Amino acid sequence: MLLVVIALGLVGCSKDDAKAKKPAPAAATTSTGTVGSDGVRKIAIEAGKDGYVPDRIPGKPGEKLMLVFTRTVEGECLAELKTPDGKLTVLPMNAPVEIAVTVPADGEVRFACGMDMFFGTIVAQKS
Ligand SMILES: [Cu+2]
Repeated sequence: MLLVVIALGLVGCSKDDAKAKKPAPAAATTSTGTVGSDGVRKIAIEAGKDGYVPDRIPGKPGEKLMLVFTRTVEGECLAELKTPDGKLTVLPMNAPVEIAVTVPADGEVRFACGMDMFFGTIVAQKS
């Protein structure tokens, strides 16, 4: 009986540890992604069960970005992407889709799922 209690106690502990260690989604910075020879910065974005990760992408005003969206969750919600210019694009499961975006001179632009439930922002960061 004592052994059972100890075993349960251990399980409880390891569960708590797992929860505490669950990493928060890494926040994107102005250096997230890779810059190609064309000067365009490529940033991978997952469209999954938590929405878009990362969902806030800072960039230099006027910087050209290539957002590479990959949908990893079934369902209609994230199957359509509304790009900052308002166009709807289909995101197939597990197939990367590239969307070119220019960071605005000021403020932010937004992308969203086809229903505007999930969204992400591209934010001009001046320094
Ligand atoms: Cu949606």
